[in-house]
Amino acid sequence: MEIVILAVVIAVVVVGAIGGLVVGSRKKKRLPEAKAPSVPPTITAPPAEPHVGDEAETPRDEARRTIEEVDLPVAEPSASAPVVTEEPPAAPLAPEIETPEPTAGRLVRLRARLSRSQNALGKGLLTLLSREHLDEDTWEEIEDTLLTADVGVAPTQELVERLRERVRVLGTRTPDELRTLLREELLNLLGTDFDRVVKTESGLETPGIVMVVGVNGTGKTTTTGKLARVLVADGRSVVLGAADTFRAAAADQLQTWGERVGARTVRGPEGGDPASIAFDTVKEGIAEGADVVLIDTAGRLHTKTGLMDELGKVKRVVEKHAPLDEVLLVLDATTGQNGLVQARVFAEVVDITGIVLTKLDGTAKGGIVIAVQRELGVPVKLVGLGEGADDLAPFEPEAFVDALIGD
Ligand SMILES: Nc1nc2c(ncn2[C@@H]2O[C@H](COP(=O)(O)OP(=O)(O)OP(=O)(O)O)[C@@H](O)[C@H]2O)c(=O)[nH]1
Ligand SMILES: [Mg+2]
Repeated sequence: MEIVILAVVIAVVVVGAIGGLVVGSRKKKRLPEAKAPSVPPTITAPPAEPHVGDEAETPRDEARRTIEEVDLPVAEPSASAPVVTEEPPAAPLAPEIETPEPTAGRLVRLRARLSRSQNALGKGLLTLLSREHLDEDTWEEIEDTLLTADVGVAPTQELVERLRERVRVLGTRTPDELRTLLREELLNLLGTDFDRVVKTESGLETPGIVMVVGVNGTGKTTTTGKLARVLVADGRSVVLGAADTFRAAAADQLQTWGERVGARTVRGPEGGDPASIAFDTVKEGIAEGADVVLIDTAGRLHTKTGLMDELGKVKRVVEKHAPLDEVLLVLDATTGQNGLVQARVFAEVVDITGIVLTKLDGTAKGGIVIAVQRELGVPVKLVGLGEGADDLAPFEPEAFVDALIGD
């Protein structure tokens, strides 16, 4: 009988302990109380132990939650509070600012592209000059090679004249001597004493002002964008002016270039007055103390007098603020001699101060460099050697000639 009583007491204690554990799991501080003694003492009235009847209370909290889970609702916003989505603010909206490549030595770096298309000229000339007998036919071939490469008639005749004279004086000639001779004469034609620096400093309180002009599709906007990158890389602040109001896409294109390097673009309504956009750009550039203002203009055929007059007006309106420091004419090297006609007309209307020859990566007609400088008396300052953002290089005659004829 005593054994039965003891068994009942043990059963009560064990059940009570389980009940205590369940309650204790809700409120940890009660856990120690749930410890069941291994050997029950004489139990007459267990003070803190749950009684059998207590079992009924246990299922009240059927969802058995941990203390951490219980804490959660406290942190939750009240039902009336607005739901806040917890996305990181603005991170995807801020455009990534790129760091353009340095400009120093770019032409050398891009040289492979130049020689890929150009050395037909240089290598061709060297091969012809190396012939044992430089007869009239050979000289004519040399002339043809130069003309095919768009060097132009007058510069070609001049070059051939000088080469004939020097080869005659030289007598026997080694390949090295010929290379040196050709290098010197090509450099002579390109001119080594032009100032080819793109002028972006006004020397006044106002920003340097550069305007980019040319016929359709030559690469004006691309060049403006690439130039902005170069300037920003040099630590200058740039404001872009989208004075091409023919298409909204033109302003978008320029703005995209600007955003990549953190330069702001001033733009107006599609079909608006380009002169007033240009005016506003300079005004804003001055107001915010920018270092350089770059104005991209719409492509226009040199034969359309109305459009050429408009370009003249853009320039005059800008000059109400300050003189232009640089007017860059962008010519597509692949259009060859037609570029010269364009250059002449543009120069009359807006006083070109520098030439940008684009797409030199896609033509063997690099001789246009020589021809166009001759035509305008204005130096080629930049060359475009691809569609990439950093494929714009300062024009360096030595590096150019070396690329033509190889080292
Ligand atoms: N391969 C090559 N492509 C170039 C070069 N410069 C520009 N382009 C490409 O020529 C095309 C026309 O360039 P844009 O800069 O839009 O020419 P744009 O003069 O502003 O054209 P419009 O504003 O329509 O007159 C684009 O596809 C350019 O990527 C270059 O140096 N090499
Ligand atoms: Mg454009």
